[in-house]
Amino acid sequence: MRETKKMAVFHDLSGYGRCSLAVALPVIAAMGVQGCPIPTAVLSNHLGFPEWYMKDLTQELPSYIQTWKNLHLEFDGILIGYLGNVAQMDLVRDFVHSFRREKTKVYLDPVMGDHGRLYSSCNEAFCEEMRELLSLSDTIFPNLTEACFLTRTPYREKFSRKELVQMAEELLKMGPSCVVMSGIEEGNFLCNLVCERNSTVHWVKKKKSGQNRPGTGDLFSAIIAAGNLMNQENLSSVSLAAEFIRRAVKRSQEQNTALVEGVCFEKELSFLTRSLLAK
Ligand code: PXL
Repeated sequence: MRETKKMAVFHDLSGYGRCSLAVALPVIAAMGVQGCPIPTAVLSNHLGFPEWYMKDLTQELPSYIQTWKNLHLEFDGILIGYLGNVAQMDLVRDFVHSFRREKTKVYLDPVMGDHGRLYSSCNEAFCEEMRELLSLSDTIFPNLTEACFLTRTPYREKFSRKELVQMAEELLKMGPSCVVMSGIEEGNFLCNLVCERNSTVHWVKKKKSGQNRPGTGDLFSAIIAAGNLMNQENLSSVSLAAEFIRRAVKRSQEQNTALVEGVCFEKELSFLTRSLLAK
C-alpha cells in the first residue's frame, strides 16, 4: 500500500473564526493527505473581529524548521498560505530550497488583499517578494485583487475573460506551471480560471450561494493542493473545491451564521471524503 502523502503548510493559527490552519488542516486530511503545520503567527481570532491578540512567530520559525531538518523530515508538497512579513518570505524561500526534492510540489496562495485593496500587513516591498516566490511555485491561487497586484494591472471589478486569461498567462511567465484564479464575479455566478502551461484554459462557474465569507480562499487552496498530491487533475480539484465551498456557504447562510464566523464547512467534509472514495 502507498504511504500517505505529506504536505508542510505555512499559515497562521487563528483560534476563532474559521480561517488559515484551522480550516486548511481538516480539508487536507479529508482529501487523504497529512498536513504538517508551520504556524507563522498565533491569533486569538482572525482580523475581521473588532479585537484580537496576535503573537508573530517569525523569531521562532528558524528553530522550528531547523528541528525538521535535523530529523530529516520529507514532504511531498509545500503549501504556502498567510505570511505576516517580508522576513517570513525569506524563511519560506530557504525552506523550499532545503526541503524540495525532485517530486516535491510547491503551492502558493499569495495572500495579499481582496476587493482591490492590499491588507494592512502588505506593501509594495511585500508584493515584490511575493513575485519572487512565484518563481519557486508549481501552482498559485491568486484572487482577482492579488493577480492585479502581482501583474501590476490597475484593479477593476470587471475584466473581460480575454483580459483575465492574459493576466494568468503573464503570471505563468513568472514561474508557476498552473494558475488558479478565484473571485471572478459574473452576475450571480462566481468563476475560477484554470490556466496551465501548454494546455487549454478552463473556467469553473458556480452560482453564488451566499455572501463572501472569511476563510474561503484558505479552503480553496488547501483542497486543490491536496487534490494535486492525490494525483487528481487540477480542473477536477477546482470543481470539487468550488462545489464544497458553495455547499458550505449555503449551509452557513441557512443556519444564519454571522459572516465573521466564517464558513460552516464541518458537516460538508464527507463531501470531500466521498469524492476520494469514488476514485
Ligand atoms: O482567511 C485569510 C486570513 C488569514 N489569516 C488571518 C486573517 C484572514 C482573514 O481575515 O484575518 C489572521
